[in-house]
Amino acid sequence: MLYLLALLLHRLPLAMGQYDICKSWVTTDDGPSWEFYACQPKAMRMKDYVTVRVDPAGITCGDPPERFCTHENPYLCSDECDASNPDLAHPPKLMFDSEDEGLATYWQSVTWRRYPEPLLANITLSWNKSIELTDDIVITFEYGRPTIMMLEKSLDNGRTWHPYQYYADDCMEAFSMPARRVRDLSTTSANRVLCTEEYSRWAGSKKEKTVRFEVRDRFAIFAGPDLKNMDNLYTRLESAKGLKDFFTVTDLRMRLLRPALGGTYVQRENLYKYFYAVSNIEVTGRCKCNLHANLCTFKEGSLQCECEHNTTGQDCGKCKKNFRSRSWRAGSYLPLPNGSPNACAAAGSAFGNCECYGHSNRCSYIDFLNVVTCVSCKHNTRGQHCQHCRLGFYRNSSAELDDENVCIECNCNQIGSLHDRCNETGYCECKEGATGPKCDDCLPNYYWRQGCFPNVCDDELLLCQNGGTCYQNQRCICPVGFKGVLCQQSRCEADRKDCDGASSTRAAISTVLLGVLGLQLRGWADL
Ligand SMILES: *[C@@H]1O[C@H](CO)[C@@H](O)[C@H](O)[C@H]1NC(C)=O
Ligand SMILES: *[C@@H]1O[C@H](CO)[C@@H](O)[C@H](O)[C@H]1NC(C)=O
Ligand SMILES: *[C@@H]1O[C@H](CO)[C@@H](O)[C@H](O)[C@H]1NC(C)=O
Ligand SMILES: *[C@@H]1O[C@H](CO)[C@@H](O)[C@H](O)[C@H]1NC(C)=O
Ligand SMILES: *[C@@H]1O[C@H](CO)[C@@H](O)[C@H](O)[C@H]1NC(C)=O
Ligand SMILES: [Ca+2]
Repeated sequence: MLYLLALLLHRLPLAMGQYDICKSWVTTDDGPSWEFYACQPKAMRMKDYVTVRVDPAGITCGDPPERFCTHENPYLCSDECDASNPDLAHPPKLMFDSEDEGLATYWQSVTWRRYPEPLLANITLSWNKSIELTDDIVITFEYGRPTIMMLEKSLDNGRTWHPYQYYADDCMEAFSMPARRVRDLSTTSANRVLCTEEYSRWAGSKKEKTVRFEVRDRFAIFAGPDLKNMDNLYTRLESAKGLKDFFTVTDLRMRLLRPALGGTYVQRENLYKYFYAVSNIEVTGRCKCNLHANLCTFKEGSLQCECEHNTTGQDCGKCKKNFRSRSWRAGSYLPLPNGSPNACAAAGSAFGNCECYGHSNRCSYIDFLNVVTCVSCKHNTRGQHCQHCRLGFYRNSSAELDDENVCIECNCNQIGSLHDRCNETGYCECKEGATGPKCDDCLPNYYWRQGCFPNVCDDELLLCQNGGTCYQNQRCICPVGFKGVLCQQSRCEADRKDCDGASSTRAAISTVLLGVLGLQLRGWADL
């Protein structure tokens, strides 16, 4: 029994012990009161709470029914996949059922009948909740592991994706990356994304079935081979930039890029033995609750932290209403062993009566004014209680005073406005000719060119004359022979020396001149 417990403890290193209570009722010299600690939920089998999506459509086998073979015995092709028959179907949910009954159940793709077109499949797991991984991700492949695959993760519910690990039997060929092993990483490279060849080589389909994302090996870089020195890991998680986030995900995606080939080249005459089959995806982790909760429950289809320390939100990521006298902070693993709760404080409780609406952590007493005032107001606020917006910002009327979004930048157009301040509804003060809330438009009869200028010409009052055309309200493009702002002036009028009378006379003269010249040229040629 003890041995079993020890085994359990060994298997789920971060599951028990430290940081498992958020508060306790203690008696001190001043009488009994609550004491608060940093706390986090237990690690769980995350596959029980996941939603899965397999792409592209039609990649799951069985519609229409399909025959497949195995690498071990490629000519015994009796197995059949049939989506309409529960006994022969291989839907995605079979990657997440429990495998207790002995016989593996698995999702299976269509076979590589379209070779040489690549056989690609994406398996996307979504939790709609940030999860901190506490143990290896283990993907079990029946009938052989892919020769090329990739693991991606998202931290924002699938809006953006990042590579997590590359897998190939030849990393250089597949991804132009050198092959590396997690075991060889150091304290400074523990969150490096690498390509590994450990899980992609052919070793017989029954022997080596699993592909791992090694969380434990990365933890071991700090906590030692048996994860005995967890304190060191917690200290590192708290201090090393990006390390905590590296182990945090909201979604995972397996991009299957080339199936198992049985240790040889693709045999085109038997494409029925190439496909993907995944029997299990094990993801062990805990809800990320920012060290403000020790319980995480499945409610209305999603995991949610049961927030303590007067915090709220899916990840306990903000202070509860009326508990925003200082800005929200995540709890901390430090100092060891109980950490800091960094609890949210009721308005007015922390610093006498100096309310800062959660925009400042500090108050200071100004002697000669005899007032207590908030120091270094954040979120673009200012004032004794951080109750005003900084110059260049205006109050968001739909936000409470203690909201981080309470001040909105005026964003006045630098050229069109007189200065960068605006009124309570966000309107800037415009220079002559400019208009619009941000002064980035022009009034009628003005055009924009590094500011608003009065129109030179238009289609109504300031018409270009004598067949001139108005170019972007900025100038008239005049026909030959005319000039002036509106082409109102004939060049002849302007310069009488060059022309005497009508242009028709001038044309006649030039024709005669050309004729004379022509005769002259011919004369030279004859000589
Ligand atoms: C798999 O997902 C990636 C993005 O992560 C996308 O570019 C690719 O087209 C997807 N492949 C399939 C087969 O849906
Ligand atoms: C995701 O979780 C949030 C918060 O619990 C919930 O409001 C939302 O409906 C969930 N979205 C989906 C798609 O389940
Ligand atoms: C949270 O607020 C309640 C009052 O509603 C108070 O009793 C409790 O001590 C507060 N918890 C923390 C951690 O500050
Ligand atoms: C105003 O505040 C609300 C509530 O916090 C927020 O949803 C909205 O984005 C804010 N508006 C702007 C323009 O920041
Ligand atoms: C802000 O300025 C705009 C434009 O001048 C005006 O319509 C609006 O009423 C002003 N708002 C306030 C609160 O003064
Ligand atoms: Ca299964």
